[in-house]
Amino acid sequence: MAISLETKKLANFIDGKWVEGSKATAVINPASGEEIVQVPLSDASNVDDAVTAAKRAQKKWALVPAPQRAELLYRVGNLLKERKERLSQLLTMENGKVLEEARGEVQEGIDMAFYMAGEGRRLFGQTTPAELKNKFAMSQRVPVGVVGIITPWNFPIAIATWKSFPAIVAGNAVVWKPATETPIMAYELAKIFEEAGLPNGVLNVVFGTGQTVGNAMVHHQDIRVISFTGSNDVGRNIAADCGRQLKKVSLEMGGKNAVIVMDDADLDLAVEGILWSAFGTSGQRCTACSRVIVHEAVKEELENKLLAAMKDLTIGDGLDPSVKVGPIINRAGLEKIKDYIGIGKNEGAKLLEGGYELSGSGYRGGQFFAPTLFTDATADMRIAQEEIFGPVVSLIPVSSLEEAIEVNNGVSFGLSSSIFTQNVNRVFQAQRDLDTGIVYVNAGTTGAEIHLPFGGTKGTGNGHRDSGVQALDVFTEWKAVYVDYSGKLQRAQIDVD
Ligand code: UN1
Repeated sequence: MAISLETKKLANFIDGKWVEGSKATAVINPASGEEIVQVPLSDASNVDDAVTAAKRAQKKWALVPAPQRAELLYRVGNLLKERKERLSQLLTMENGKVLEEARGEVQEGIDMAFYMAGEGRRLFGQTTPAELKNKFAMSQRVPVGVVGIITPWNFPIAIATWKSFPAIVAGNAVVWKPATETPIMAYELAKIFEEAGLPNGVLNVVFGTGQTVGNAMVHHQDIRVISFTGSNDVGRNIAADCGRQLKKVSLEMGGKNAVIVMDDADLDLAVEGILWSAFGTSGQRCTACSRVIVHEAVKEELENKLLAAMKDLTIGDGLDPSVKVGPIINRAGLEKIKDYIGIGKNEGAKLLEGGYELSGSGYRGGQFFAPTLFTDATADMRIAQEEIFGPVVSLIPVSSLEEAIEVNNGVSFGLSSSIFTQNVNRVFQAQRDLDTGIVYVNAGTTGAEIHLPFGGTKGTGNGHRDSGVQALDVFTEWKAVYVDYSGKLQRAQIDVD
């Protein structure tokens, strides 16, 4: 029996109050085409209200000792744990990912809560010797102030926790714009914060479009950091706008991730890794595998094994436990995938399996796309260079590890990569030379754990990381403090004797 929401219309959460927007739009279940709830389409004045509340709340919140701020995150973690099943079902309804994956995503949020709560007792700075006698020197992390977070629909709760939890434990206040496709996780998380006793204004949720709400956040002078996960085009514009305002910005903008399969690989394991990372979440992960760089000696065998395994992929509503691949988020996403099938064929890649939309009685009003396998792709083809964000994977044959690494690195993104090999020398060479932020050995390209840094090189981002202790660098400033207890003026670099 599916879970239902107690409201037909979500509201913004501003200064601890639930505030309706003047306009609203429907949130559609991508597996059925049915409306689940209405979400507000807010405007710049809602953003301004949220920032005003956040600014006021942050001053007090920063003075709460960090271990106490952390206790609140423990409570949030416990509530997430209690509601894991409810949240997972709602997540499948709004995003489409299969229930098992939804549970995994909610678990990422739970893990992040307990991990970042632990940081409340660390938030380490450094004490260091000073150059001069009777002088003390240290550095410490301090909150930035009001931070803006903009999160995508593909991981509506996990990514939100990667950003909001470190921001809050570090003493900031947050203004959050979730994706309009998946606002239910934001609504539920805000309710959990409210119940956990977060002071009014420390977390504010403003629903709406990027053009209106996102833009107002990026240009608001009292928001000092923007942390964004989403498309490359939008991210570049945000970075340019923030650059002009000298606003700190952290970006995560996707990948063109590859699995390398060497001639000594355990091919059955490689097939499992490829299937899970290429077709899980219908390929709609930043970390999804969309290229398989295969040694020519095992190419045919791998193709055959992949084709056989793909036959078992049941496609449909993620709430059905027999389904392995859920729907595509919306019509625009599906049309983009279809375009890339045409592009791949025109470029001369060979379509081995899939390549079409699934419709008909079993699929109700949802958008579904058949898991797709191209082979004989070359590294420079558009299907091997551009992010498709769907269940489409292209095999690229190579003849050596060096060539595999060159192909892996020859794209404008650098999020995740993987190698299947039994040879320890190749393992170490690959982990050194693959120029991605995440490298897997004998596993697919997905499945990052929250206590490690998440992000990538080149077009994937701008040098910052989500999650891990590194996320604190986005949401804190470093302050260097010198205490001179000599009782006289000591000039640095001069009075050294
Ligand atoms: C994303 O696709 O943006 O590593 C996040 C993974 C997940 C997170 C993916 N833990 O695949």
